[in-house]
Amino acid sequence: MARNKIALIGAGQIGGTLALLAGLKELGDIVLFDVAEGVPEGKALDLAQLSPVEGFDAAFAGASSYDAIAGADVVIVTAGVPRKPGMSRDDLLAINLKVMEQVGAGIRKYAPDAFVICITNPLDAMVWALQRCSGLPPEKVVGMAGVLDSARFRHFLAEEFDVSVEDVTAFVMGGHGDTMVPLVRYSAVGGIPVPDLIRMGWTSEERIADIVQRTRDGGAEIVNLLKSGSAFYAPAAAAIAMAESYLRDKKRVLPVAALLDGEYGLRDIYVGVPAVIGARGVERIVEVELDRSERAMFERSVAAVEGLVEACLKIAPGLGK
Ligand code: A3D
Repeated sequence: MARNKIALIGAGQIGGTLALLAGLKELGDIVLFDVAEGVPEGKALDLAQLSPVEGFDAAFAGASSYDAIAGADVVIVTAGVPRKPGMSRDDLLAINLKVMEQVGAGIRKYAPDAFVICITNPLDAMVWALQRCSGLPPEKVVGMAGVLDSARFRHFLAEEFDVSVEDVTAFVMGGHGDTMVPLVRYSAVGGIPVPDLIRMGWTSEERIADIVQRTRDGGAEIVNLLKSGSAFYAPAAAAIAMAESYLRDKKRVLPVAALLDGEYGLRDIYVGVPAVIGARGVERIVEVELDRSERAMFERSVAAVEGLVEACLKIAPGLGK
């Protein structure tokens, strides 16, 4: 059986880490594409020289022309500009929207059968634009944010309870931004929901509220520490988990930005929801019951995403048409 082909559009901090992880997991042969001269080729060569040390087989290639991604099974998009300190994700909108138009056209022409994962910020608006510009079916175009946001939540909860991260499940819904919705009620340690752990005296409501806030600010905390650029290890790992679930038809239930078509009472909007990711892409969107306050947080988050999409349409009224 031929190896899968994974195309990484953007060979920056996340792109390079994606290539490393995809190689280590032997997910397929990897093409790094970037507009920065020499960077994709340099990283591809460096990674190819790592493969004998780590003992895996994968071909790495660097490219600056879209024909190199022809026939890709998975395309992961990080092309664009990352956030700098003091810059909101929304400030990135206008610059990265132009990039999505170019990338979408490249995918439409050369990789129309791929499963596409967008990471570029502001995430929910960029994945919406990328789906429109690529013309691929909505179930084959998703955004990565929820896996990362819930990993941050899981890490903080594991630290709080002094238990293995493996035994902490958590999930975060809504848009990827300051209005994301970490759902405490659906988060658990060894199957025990966090509200029960509060009742059992393992922690307090106040400490959980702080953890929820730290999760919401998780990206900014790292941006402020790094001073240039934003998080890249965990974002790359999160996207690789999604790619692996698709390529190996694992049918994992992961929070992803998916195009809604009536679920949660919404249509034509990308927002973070739990979904089954398998060989058909987004195979099913899970509609969880939200209580009144969770619903209110979700609606606020959706309104923020709608604002971004409107801003996109103002900049490019005929986007993808
Ligand atoms: P960075 O290291 O700057 O890499 C971006 C790469 O994109 C650079 O190498 C650029 O040369 C390249 N690029 C720019 N324009 C184009 C173009 N038109 N075509 C092809 N390549 C281009 O950034 P990064 O890897 O740290 O982050 C990439 C993106 O991910 C940014 O938009 C971040 O804001 C975003 N991000 C999202 C999350 C989420 O959770 C959603 C987390 C972290 C970062």
